[in-house]
Amino acid sequence: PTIHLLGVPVQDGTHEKGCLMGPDALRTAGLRDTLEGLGFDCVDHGNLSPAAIDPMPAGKGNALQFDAIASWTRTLAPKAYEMAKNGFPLFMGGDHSLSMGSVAGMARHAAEEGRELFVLWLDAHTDFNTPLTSESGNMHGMSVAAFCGLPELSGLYEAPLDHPVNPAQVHMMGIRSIDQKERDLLRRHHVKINDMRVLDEMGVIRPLMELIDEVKSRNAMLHVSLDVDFLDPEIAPAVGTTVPGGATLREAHLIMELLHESGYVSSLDLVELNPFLDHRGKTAELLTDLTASLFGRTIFDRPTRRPGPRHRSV
Ligand code: DIR
Ligand code: MN
Ligand code: MN
Ligand code: MN
Repeated sequence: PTIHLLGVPVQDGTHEKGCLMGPDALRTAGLRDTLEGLGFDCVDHGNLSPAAIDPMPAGKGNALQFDAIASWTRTLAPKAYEMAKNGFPLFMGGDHSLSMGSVAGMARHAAEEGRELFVLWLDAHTDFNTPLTSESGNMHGMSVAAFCGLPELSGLYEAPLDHPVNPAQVHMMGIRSIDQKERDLLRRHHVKINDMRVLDEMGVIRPLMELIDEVKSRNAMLHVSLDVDFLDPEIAPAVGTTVPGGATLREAHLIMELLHESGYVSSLDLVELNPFLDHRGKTAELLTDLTASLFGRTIFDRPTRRPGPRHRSV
């Protein structure tokens, strides 16, 4: 398919300034050339700018910059939906509030195709706060709650979501930081959480294949949302909210390669890159390399695969 790159330089969802440079850092790191080198047609749609909204939504609780994030979300969701009709949307962030729009747009697209949308959330954080539970007020910590249709965040969207994502179909990996009240919400909504302990004990393959098998058996689509802080800060320092003990370089590549082999990934967010905090572009380059793995780059030939038990639909 054609890959549609879209810059979404939102940074109002976080306290640390600099995410607005994320899309250009990814361009500078050669994301487009890399994908073209793998044989894909690419279109760069440039950077989105948010439309003003009127009237402003009510019920913001302690959320910071609610109106600004509503403007971004209401502009991005329809754009994501349109891009998905013509190929593979790749959203270059911008902070993680971007996913409120990208995932909502993808969910609408999937529903129109008669398919469900699953989400793989690669992050140190679960981003399942609402304006009532958030300790920081930062909206990048509320994205999943928003696209899952929690009513406290419905004002972000033009109209109530016709196709909220089922929280049980959001699979998270790399988790190592959850707020107190957020924890209860996650339990109540049955979000599928693989915390770092799960990865320590069984590695990435088993939890990931569980997700891929489920996606295949339901012929669903899979949106991947990659927050830079999923990765260990040693290899990916360019993010405002580093948490020690993240995924390694090889774990991250293995995830991307397995996702490629699944053939079910429909769309990708690359978010929270803050080039102001980077060391000579190393995080932007790492994200580019991981994206290359997602689109089929391998170190050497892979043996021809036969559907084994792990790949069979249940
Ligand atoms: C925290 C941090 N849970 C919050 N979230 C972050 O502010 O809601 N997400 N940093 O990426
Ligand atoms: Mn996040
Ligand atoms: Mn995070
Ligand atoms: Mn974040």
